Amino acid sequence: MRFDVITLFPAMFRALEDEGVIARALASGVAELHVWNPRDYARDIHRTVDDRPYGGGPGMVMKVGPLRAAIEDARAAAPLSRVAYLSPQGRLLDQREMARIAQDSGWVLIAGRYEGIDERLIAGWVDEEWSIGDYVLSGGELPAMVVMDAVIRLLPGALGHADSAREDSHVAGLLDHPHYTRPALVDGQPVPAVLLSGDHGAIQRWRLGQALGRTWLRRPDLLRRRSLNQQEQALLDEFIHAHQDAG
Ligand code: 9D3
Repeated sequence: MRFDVITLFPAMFRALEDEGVIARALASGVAELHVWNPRDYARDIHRTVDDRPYGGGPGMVMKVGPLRAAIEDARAAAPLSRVAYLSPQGRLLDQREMARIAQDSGWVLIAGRYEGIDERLIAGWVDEEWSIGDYVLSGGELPAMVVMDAVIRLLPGALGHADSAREDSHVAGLLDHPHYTRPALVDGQPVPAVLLSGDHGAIQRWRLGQALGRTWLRRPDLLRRRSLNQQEQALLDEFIHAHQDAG
């Protein structure tokens, strides 16, 4: 999969290339990253990429000329890619959207700065507009990196363990169960006995019950979007009863 990022801050993307699962996926060719800077396409002596908003008001707007030229070069280099603009006005992304995005052969990601980009660029050049959440950031670069991280780890060959992806889909739409590692006792807090039992069936059931219970407690909105099979419903009922007994 190919990503072409349009950004005034190309150096920020070194964070993706330097460390971790995504860096390895990029190094091994599972995904490709190309970065285009609109400032390189500005023709005036100041290399201007922004201008004052028509109608007045605070802040600046990314102007059409240099940004359009950068998008056009990126699209010529990646003719099969679709174009997404990261913006607070975009559709809120979730894991299902990430999986859909991962089906395409490539994306040109426009990371805006200032108050955003000229609306006519959105009308003429942008296929999709995406937000990563209802909080205010300083630009689209971190959201573009969030999308790349979430999407690239779904690509075949990106994760060392094929297990991880399978496990993810098994508990799709649920929060994770608690995790423990050695030592067995920390400040008097033991590890749940079932995890030391060696009974893999019991451990699997306990983990699923914990995942369901924590989702019920912390993110009931997620549970309402997901149907439960008979075993899951029984494990959740058991968790809820234990929770109520514990007061
Ligand atoms: C304080 C500026 N705001 C005026 C009311 C508007 C505004 C403009 C530009 C708010 C944020 C930004 C920069 N944000 C993004 O480019 C962005 C973003 C975000 O801020 N939150 C969640 N997802 C995204 S995707 C791109």
